[in-house]
Amino acid sequence: MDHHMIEKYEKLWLYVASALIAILVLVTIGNVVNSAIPSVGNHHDHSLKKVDLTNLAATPFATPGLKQNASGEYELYMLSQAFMFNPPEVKVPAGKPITLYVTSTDVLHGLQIEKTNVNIEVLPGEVAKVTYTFKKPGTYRVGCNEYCGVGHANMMSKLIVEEAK
Ligand SMILES: [Cu+2]
Repeated sequence: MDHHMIEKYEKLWLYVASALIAILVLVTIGNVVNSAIPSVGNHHDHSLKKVDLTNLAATPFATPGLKQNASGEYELYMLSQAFMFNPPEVKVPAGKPITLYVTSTDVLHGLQIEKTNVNIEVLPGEVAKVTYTFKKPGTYRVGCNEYCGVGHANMMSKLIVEEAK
């Protein structure tokens, strides 16, 4: 390799490196711009990411429990609070996807459904969302797995999964 060749390769690498940096900068700017634009309203529930805890009445959390949306899909709204889940007991059908929306009205909680891989962190005012289909009917205990105070161990609720009709 003569001197001339080396320069050629160096130049090539310089171009490649510059192109990579340019892409990185553009992607970063894109992300910043994207996150800076506030989302406008909730056109549908799937964009529900945060709720105003002082005005839960204006959200589906006003009446926690199982609902069916316009498309017939099951949505389960739950509130975590020291030291209970609301609703404390709820019936859901087996074999249908259930989308759980949960938020905390006070401190950090966890929500874990036994016999499933559902295990989520629940932050005050932030809506956690998870979709799960229960295959087997039965009683599934729901517990808090983030220590939240003296009543933590009693923070339990029950999902009663029933054979779909
Ligand atoms: Cu808790």
